[in-house]
Amino acid sequence: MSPLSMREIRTNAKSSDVGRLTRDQIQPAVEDVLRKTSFVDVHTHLFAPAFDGLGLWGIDELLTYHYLEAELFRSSDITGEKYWPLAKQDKAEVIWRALFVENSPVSEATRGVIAVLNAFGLPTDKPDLREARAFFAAQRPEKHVQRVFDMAGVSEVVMTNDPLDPQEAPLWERGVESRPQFHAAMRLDQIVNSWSKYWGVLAEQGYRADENVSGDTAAEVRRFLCDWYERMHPVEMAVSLPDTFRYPEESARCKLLREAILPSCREFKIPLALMIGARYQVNPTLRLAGDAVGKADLRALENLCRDFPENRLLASILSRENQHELCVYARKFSNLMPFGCWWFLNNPSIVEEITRERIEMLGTSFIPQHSDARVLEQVIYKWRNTRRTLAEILARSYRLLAENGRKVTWLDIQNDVTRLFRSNFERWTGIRTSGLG
Ligand code: RAT
Ligand code: ZN
Repeated sequence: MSPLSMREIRTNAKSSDVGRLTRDQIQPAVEDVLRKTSFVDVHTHLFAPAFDGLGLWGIDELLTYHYLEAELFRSSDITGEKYWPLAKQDKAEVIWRALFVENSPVSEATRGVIAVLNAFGLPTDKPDLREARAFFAAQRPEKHVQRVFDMAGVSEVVMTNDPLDPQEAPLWERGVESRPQFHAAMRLDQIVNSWSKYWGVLAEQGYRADENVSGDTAAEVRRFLCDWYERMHPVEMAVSLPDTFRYPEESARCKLLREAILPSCREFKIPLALMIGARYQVNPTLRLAGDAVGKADLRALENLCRDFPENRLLASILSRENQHELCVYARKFSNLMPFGCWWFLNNPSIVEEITRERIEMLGTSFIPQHSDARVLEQVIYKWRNTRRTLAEILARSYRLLAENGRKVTWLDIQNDVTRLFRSNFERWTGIRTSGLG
């Protein structure tokens, strides 16, 4: 069925019942709204073009995505010792051959590459990558970014910005040009998870920090956060945490959260995003692909929500087993905003299950998805897949609502989709985002 316009829907309706969608009109109306609404991508690893050398794009980056590197070692006999020293283009060719030529690319991550190639009218079944490489080499970054965002239906993205990254930090210090399409997120994994390794780095930079987080340390970490707030103007602070994360406990991590990070978030009126449940480097030979997942004890999140009612928390939990509890906690604590189906959860079958559960338990008071894109063009397939999965789920919810006796209109759907994919984040972070689609 072709997309419905507001006018068509209105003229279809009886005058006593203006705007009511019939059962058959609901799904096309949902698809139409999802297509026309541009989303805010609330967590990515993308960089604005001004971050010279940090932003990844093009076919070789798409193919060497760590999700695909993990799959490579299952479908090829190549060893890590042989693979890792290869040049990027050679790695891409090894992956193309193993996962796309010798096998059908039916996994979520491989299908994604096919969808991107297809979106640009590039061949999806050639044994070599010549045409794709020539196409991407001919693109001018600025224009290409805009085109990709348009194709993906996103108006802006949130980056992941590490103030202790030796490549990234100097760019901020020099004063990188800000872009309204790219929001900063101050990512604090190193400080929070490896304080014993990083307190010395802060000390070298002139902050009076010590290993035990005693004396002036918390105040000095706040000074560090404030200096970086001034440089980045982040929309949030963020940290990923292991499945073993506990709060409260006697640890540098908990002291830093309680005495430095959460107070700074309150001071700057920005949320803290907690991404809980990673098991870091269970197989270090896979490098970036070597992390796994573990079920977390969400009492830590409960305690944070209760002890810090003035802080707004965003939470994405990696284990499928934790998702129902997360919804229950969100019902208990209005300072908690669940977001996204993170990493190993970002597969249609699991996204469907989690999103249905969230709608049933939280209505539209959550943020359904983020892309986690590391390579620019990934937003094309990741957001297409999200729209496809969400269309079914939302349409089903509206059909049930109609059966229960409530009129469903195009405007209701537009309001809900805008809330889910834009204004929940806008309200949480206090940003006024651009171009409501
Ligand atoms: O999904 C990913 O790309 C992971 O490697 C992680 O980066 C994760 O998303 C994170 O932000 O820690
Ligand atoms: Zn991420």
